[in-house]
Amino acid sequence: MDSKQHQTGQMADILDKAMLNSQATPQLSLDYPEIGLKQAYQIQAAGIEKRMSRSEKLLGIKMGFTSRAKMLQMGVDDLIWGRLTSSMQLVEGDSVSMQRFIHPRIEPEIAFRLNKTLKGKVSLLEAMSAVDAVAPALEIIDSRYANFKFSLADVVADNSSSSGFVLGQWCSPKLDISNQAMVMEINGKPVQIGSSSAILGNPWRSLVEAARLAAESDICLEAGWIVLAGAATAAHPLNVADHVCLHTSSMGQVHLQAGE
Ligand code: OOG
Ligand code: MG
Repeated sequence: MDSKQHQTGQMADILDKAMLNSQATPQLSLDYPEIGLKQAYQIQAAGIEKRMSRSEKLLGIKMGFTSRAKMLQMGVDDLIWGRLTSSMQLVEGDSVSMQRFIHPRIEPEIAFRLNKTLKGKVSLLEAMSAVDAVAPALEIIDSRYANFKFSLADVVADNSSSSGFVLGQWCSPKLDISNQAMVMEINGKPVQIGSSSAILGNPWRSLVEAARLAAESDICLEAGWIVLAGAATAAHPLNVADHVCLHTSSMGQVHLQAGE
């Protein structure tokens, strides 16, 4: 193992421990400004391998910074992606313990379910024909970095802040998802109001980008996988006892209950 691989493993360890202990860690880029995007994705992959060695399963990927609102909120303006694993999938209706998180935030998203493989440069039509269902979704992001602050390489290494997600009812992919209202309420009060069109102009484009970006790491999007398109609005802090509901125009709703 060369020294860079060794360093990659060590950094994955730091982030994994931060997650397991629900304890924020300093940004990697402060001590290692030389980490580039390529190494950041390798750190992410090494972290996911650790999780899989603890019997988690890979369920798909999530896209990040696909809307202006998110880019502005976090001061980052490149698309990123992360991996979704089985321990991140939350069941609608269950109360989700906040103890496993550091400083969680919640975002309104759209999920795709693939029934065909997608790899590399695909057209919008190819992407659409690889999906057998779409659903409204909520993502919990929880940066492992202190104060939720990071560089692009930091956040990529940290699995793009992904920490949890819950899916609503699967709907037909024939439904027009290009301009769905996305109203996220916490305890009955709207906290974020937007449209799915904020996701790259049309959430289907996020799937095209997901296939392209994953291919840069030699990964294809596999049949059966879930792809989260990225938040349509800025994220909102999630606190103990919050009840979150995302209402859409015609895709239905999805709920999440935050517990102790
Ligand atoms: C990075 C993850 C961004 C999204 O939907 O845009 C993301 C972060 O904001 O911490 O999940
Ligand atoms: Mg997100």
